[in-house]
Amino acid sequence: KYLFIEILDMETLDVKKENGIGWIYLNRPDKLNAINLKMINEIDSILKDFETDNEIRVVIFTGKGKAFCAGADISQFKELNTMTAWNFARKGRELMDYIERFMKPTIAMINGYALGGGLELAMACDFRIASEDSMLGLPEINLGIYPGFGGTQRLVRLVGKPKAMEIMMTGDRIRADEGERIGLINKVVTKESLEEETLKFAAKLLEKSPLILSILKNIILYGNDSPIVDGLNMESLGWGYVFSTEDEKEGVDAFLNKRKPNFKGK
Ligand code: DAK
Repeated sequence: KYLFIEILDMETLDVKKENGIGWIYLNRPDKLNAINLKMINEIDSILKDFETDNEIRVVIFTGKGKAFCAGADISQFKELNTMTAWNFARKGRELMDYIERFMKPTIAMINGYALGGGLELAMACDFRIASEDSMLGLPEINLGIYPGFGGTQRLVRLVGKPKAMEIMMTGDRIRADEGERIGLINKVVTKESLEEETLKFAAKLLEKSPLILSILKNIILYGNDSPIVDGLNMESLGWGYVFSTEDEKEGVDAFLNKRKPNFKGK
């Protein structure tokens, strides 16, 4: 069904479109894929491409080499002044918000260290699948700063205040299995099976209606940030809207006729 492969080269990323999946490989392996402004801009531009490319149904972020991402590029901090620091902070934050609100499902395939801004990037994704040797943390406090790509807010929502405060205020790293235990990681797998398991997970999303997945994601995210009465209202309004789509008719008809649905995203 999805058969094209396209590889796009960028300075800080490798990008592949294959079988309905848009792959974003953070590609500064000698710097453990540390995030600089160029990387922020390149991720932003490739996501804009993925967003309008109907062949892309799921986006996967991962890292080249032994790390997912060791955080923001500390070496560039020395050169920042008020204006450039502000720009970096603004662009980084806008990118994480864009990833979180992205119309299509996003997965962080964590293949090693996910620290600082790297963990914040993973937290902006919908799902996190990690190899068992991965180490996670928000060590910014050790540099005399604190997380600035949404970590102070997203980690609390993911794991609750006590654990989030411990992770951010001690700067301690945790192992992937501990991350799974506290709800930060969806699934821990062996290093060898990381890609296979991530693809298995992505395959479940690829079977669904992309349109209904987008609506559902939107309601979960915006509802989570609103008083429950508003979230519940969005849910029922959206539920009504779904009945004007072809995919709803296809899904119900397929069930009643004991066949597999063929969703078109309409
Ligand atoms: N930035 C720049 N370079 C890094 C880096 C980083 N975050 N992490 C590693 N590298 C570089 C190392 O300097 C080294 O470079 P060379 O010396 O070879 O040139 C190379 O990557 C390999 O690293 P190591 O030699 O250190 O490798 P090890 O296996 O020995 O150690 C490690 C791996 C992950 C334990 C270690 O590299 C490490 O502790 N890295 C730093 C981790 C960290 O502190 N991360 C948090 C960064 S601060 C903001 C928004 C967001 C942020 C801040 C502000 N605003 C909105 C304002 C986020 C901040 C952060 O993420």
